[in-house]
Amino acid sequence: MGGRGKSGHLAVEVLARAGVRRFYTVPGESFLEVLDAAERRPDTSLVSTRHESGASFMAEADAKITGIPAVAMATRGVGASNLAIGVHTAMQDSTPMVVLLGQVETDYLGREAFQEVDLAAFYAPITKWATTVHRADRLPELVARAFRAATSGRPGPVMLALPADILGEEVEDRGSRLSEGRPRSAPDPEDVEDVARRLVAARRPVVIAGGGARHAREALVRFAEAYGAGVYAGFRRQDVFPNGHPLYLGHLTLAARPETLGPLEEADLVVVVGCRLGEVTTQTYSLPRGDQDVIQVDADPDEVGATVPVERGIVSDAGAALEAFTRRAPKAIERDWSAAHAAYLESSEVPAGRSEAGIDPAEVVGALRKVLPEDSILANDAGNFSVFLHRYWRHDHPRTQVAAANGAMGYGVPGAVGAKLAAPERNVVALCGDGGFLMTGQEIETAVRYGVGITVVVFRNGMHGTIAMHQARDIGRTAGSEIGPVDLAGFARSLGATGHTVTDPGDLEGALRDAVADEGVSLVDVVTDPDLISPTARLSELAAGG
Ligand SMILES: Cc1ncc(C[n+]2csc(CCOP(=O)(O)OP(=O)(O)O)c2C)c(N)n1
Repeated sequence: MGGRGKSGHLAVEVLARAGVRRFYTVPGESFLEVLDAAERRPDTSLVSTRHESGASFMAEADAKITGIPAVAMATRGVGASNLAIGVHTAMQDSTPMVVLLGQVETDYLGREAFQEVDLAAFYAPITKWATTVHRADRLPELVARAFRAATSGRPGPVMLALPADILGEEVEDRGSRLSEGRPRSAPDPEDVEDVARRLVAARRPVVIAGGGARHAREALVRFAEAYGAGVYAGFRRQDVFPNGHPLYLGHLTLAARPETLGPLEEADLVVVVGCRLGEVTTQTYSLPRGDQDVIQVDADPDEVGATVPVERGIVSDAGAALEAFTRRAPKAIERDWSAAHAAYLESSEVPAGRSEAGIDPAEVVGALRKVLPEDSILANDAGNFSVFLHRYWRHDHPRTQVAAANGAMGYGVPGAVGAKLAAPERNVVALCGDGGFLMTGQEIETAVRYGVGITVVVFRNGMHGTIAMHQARDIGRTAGSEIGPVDLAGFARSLGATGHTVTDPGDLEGALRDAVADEGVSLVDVVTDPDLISPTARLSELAAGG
């Protein structure tokens, strides 16, 4: 702590001291000192991406794996606009992120100067805190505060706008010790007593676990076993609990199967842990129902009871609460969830290919299950192909799912790059539809340039499948959902990766095996049957009113 230097350098130093390792950006002339320091320091890396959306998605995915914020940076109004999608992802996914935006010089603020926009106002709804730093000598202190805000309570993104002229000013670091030490909240003994009593008395208690429980996965397993409670994973939080565990009940995803929802509907007690009960997880705010007893544990008091009335709300770190509840359990309570777990296992069994005309997306996931190590990280984009992935891939290892709960297209490739930089020892695969891939697939160039060896699998059905499905079902015809027949393997090769196109199901496993074995960046473009729009529906039948 302490020291003197250019404020832009000190900002990076404060973050590095707090544990930040990677700064993702498209460079701009408004934050030169920050770029310089992030690249120059031995303990931080500057990752320069092709598009700011790639930078923010990478930073988001990186922090999903490490739990430590990464920095996403961009220049003034133009860069901030492109960066925003990944910041919104961090907001909805409760992922810590520090956003640094270059801003026009303090002398010109408020004149609609070149590329100027009121960045604090622009970013306010998609961050926990957004402000403009007006004085160089306050920058270290405000960076420390930003880091703390991003990582405390319900984590999320924070944004500091940095007028270009303050970054080169020599200042004293006087306030950055604010970043040291983080309070960990815990339940009070009365709450623990009450929760234990309710869990013992309940007939069919279930747990809904969200991203806030990811760091407490083992404590969650012990808690569920102690009380014989079944466990659901919140939307795109499938790695929060081992899917092969006999107490696992399934994934609260888009259009979850009725069989999956049965135990939740019948539960007389629902324990919600580190989950904000968003629209998808709650099946459009229908579950848990108002007449079900709900206990909600969350690090943030504002989340407790926000979307569902709760019997008991507990403001606590998930791990601290789960450990306290488990210590208070009288003896291991056995409740039989075998039928529900068997139904989950059966539903995630990959079926025989349904297509005579091409490749069934389910077969792609089946082949990946054969060729990938179980602890591989899967980074997925948005689109109907992901329904197959979520259904047929089993997450039995911690931190194996990197998926945007805000459903942002374009997340897959940059998500995989950020995850691989955070966990270089793991296999990392990006899974995309052709629509999502064509939004950010150029980040393959970033991966190649930095030697980040990821595998990219594209489910190419020649359309925005999700939208075509909604249109066929609701309107009876499609509009604007076509995608041209792009040579994606050739595109990947032009960016320095290897690329391979698969049209025959018999070639799938071999092509994926080769791609995964490739130490560099490799892409497998799988031409899928566009009619197989979901694991249970055909597009032609939906359009015909089926
Ligand atoms: C950034 C963004 N724009 C638009 C959408 C709306 N949207 C959701 S899924 C989808 C289509 C995805 O198409 P593709 O990536 O080809 O996957 P598919 O559904 O065909 O499997 C669209 C346009 C979105 N979720 N995100």
